Amino acid sequence: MHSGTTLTQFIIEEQRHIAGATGDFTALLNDVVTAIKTISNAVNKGALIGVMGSLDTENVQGETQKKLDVITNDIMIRNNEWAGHLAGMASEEMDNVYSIPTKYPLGKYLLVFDPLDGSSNVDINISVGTIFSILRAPVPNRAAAKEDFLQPGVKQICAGYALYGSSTMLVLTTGHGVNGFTLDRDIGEFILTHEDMRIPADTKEFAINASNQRFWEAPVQRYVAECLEGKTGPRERDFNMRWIASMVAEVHRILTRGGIFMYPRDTRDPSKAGKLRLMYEANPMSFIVEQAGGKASTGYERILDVEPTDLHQRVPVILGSKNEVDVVVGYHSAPKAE
Ligand code: FBP
Repeated sequence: MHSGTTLTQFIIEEQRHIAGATGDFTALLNDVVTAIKTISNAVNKGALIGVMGSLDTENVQGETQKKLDVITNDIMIRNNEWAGHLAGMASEEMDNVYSIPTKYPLGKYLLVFDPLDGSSNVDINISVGTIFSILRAPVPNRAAAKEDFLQPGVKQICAGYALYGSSTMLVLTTGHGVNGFTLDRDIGEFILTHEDMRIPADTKEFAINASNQRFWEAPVQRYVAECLEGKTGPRERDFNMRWIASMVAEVHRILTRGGIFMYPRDTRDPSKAGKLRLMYEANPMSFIVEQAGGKASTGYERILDVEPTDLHQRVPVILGSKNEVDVVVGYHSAPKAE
């Protein structure tokens, strides 16, 4: 049975313990949550409101945009631009920083988001999500420039994701652990249902897109090969594999029962350090994973310590159960086989 505690109540009570809290952050989060509820409705209604399918436009990543990519991006913008909490926004679906229209006041926070994660799954009714991260604006109440966003993940003050699955959930951290809330559509409120989520340190479940195997680097080749050898191999236990192609769903599974998720660097395009984006995929998910007792690495360094150089930069991602991440990271620093 759930606590009946609403997300709004939970955040207000949490903020009471923060010296100097003004209520601004709570109000900003409330606007983000309103956007997420609106997106949940659109995703849930799908073909009923004609939002399935692709557009013939491409985003800055060079990906064909889904109708819902653009619609969800707009919903995030419209719900967060007016209230005076933000100095700027940045999104997977927009080339440049979104400047707050001059008719609205400027605030002290920056909002970075992936409005529809896993969008390749939206037309086939598999779980998708929204990922967001909140940073402080280096200069409050001044229109933010791109450089203002380029802060390492350790600077995040809040990170969260919404999962539009069999139920709509919101999982977030403000640096005091990780909590999950389920949307009660009857009252239109997120209710605390998953308190203090913790990732088990060990796991027998790995997630990677195996179709890219021939492009992986040696440490990941070795790790996955050993998992596949199972009991007969050096790991002396069998592993199971999962791949949903929605990072939000993979991370939620890991927060719920453990596991390791990898989208490593590969040799397909040497100019790209990976597929997933640092600012609005890797950083928010790494903050959540670490706050739940897990680990998140590029294979070579802690993701939250990566110094961003661009809004849309990509990084290798290896995250989840800490002892398993340690194994993969260990293989990256092991001397190369002759
Ligand atoms: P977007 O859908 O936001 O572009 O996110 C990227 C993503 O879909 C992740 O959610 C997922 O983990 C990965 O790409 C799937 O990649 P692939 O299609 O190579 O399996």
